[in-house]
This record gives sequence, C-alpha cells and structure tokens, in this order.
Amino acid sequence: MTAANQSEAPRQDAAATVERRWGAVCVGILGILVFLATFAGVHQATMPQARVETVDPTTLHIAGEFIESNLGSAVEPDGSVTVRLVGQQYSFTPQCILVPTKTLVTFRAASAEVVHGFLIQNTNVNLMLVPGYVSTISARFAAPADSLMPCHEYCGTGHEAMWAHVRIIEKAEFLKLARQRRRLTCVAE
Ligand SMILES: [Cu+2]
Repeated sequence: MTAANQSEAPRQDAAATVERRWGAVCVGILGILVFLATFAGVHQATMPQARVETVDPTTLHIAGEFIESNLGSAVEPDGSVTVRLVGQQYSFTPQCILVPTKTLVTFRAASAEVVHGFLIQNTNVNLMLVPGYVSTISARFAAPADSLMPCHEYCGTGHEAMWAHVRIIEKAEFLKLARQRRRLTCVAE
C-alpha cells in the first residue's frame, strides 16, 4: 500500500458510514410510506369507497335498487330525500335531478360499466362512480338553483357529452310534487 492510499482510507470509511446512515434513512421513509398506505387501505378501507356497499353492474337495469322505475328523488319516512341515479356511457339517468332546498338529500349512485364522475357544480357534492359499488353522499341545498352535473372522470370517447342537470326547488313545492308521484325527476315528458 502506498502512502497516498493509506491517507485515503479513513476518508473512505467516513464516507461509507455517512452513506450507510442515509441509506437507512431512505429505507426508513419507504417503510413508513408502505405502512401508511397499508393501514389506510386495510384498516380504514379507503379504497374504493369509505362505505363499501356492492351492487352487480351487469344486472343494474334488470333487478334491484337501480332499476329505471326506482331512479329519481323519493321522500323517506323521516322527511329526508334519497336520490338514486345511474351513470353509463355516455349519460346519467335521470337526465334532470330534482331536489328540495333545506332538506337532507342523500345521493345513491351506481355505474353500469366504467368509472364515471358525479359532481354538482358549485357544491361539495363530488364522487367517483365505481362499477360494482354504490357511491353515496349527503348534502343540503340552501337556495333554489339550476346546476350542471358533468361527468368528471374520463370514461371514453363520448365523455365530454356526458352531463345532466340538477334543479333545486323550494321545499314546499317539492313536497307538493312528491304527493303526486313516488319518484320525482325534472326530465321533460
Ligand atoms: Cu362518464
């Protein structure tokens, strides 16, 4: 060993020690990230929905909660309103959703085939419709309004044409209509 090499050795040892420490830090960070992702996924069941409720997308239109005659808005015995809707390539059913002001409204939505987005403009209502699962969200609307409901998850070549209307009307007016029909929409007949 030459004199020059001897003087290099302590510096190389010091560098190797520092590199090992940083290596351990990086592995530690990766370990924390993997733990957090596993915890969120397994323990809190955050994928694909916080509340997991399944539905068969292949029989949506034939049987069960999401058959066409059951879609739209319905007043529940407790006075709240449930809205059921389906997203499919490339439209929503119903095409116009009618909801009352100052009432707890729960949306229950399902997709017939691919992932769609459900969003009501200027509100916090924003969901993914994942095939095989029922997506739910509750909201209250303060004042009458006409809103757009565009699909905001790319779902195929007709995606940009996929949107519906949401009409928020006064509660009294809504309840009057609800006495005449079991399921309400604002689709023109
Ligand atoms: Cu879509």
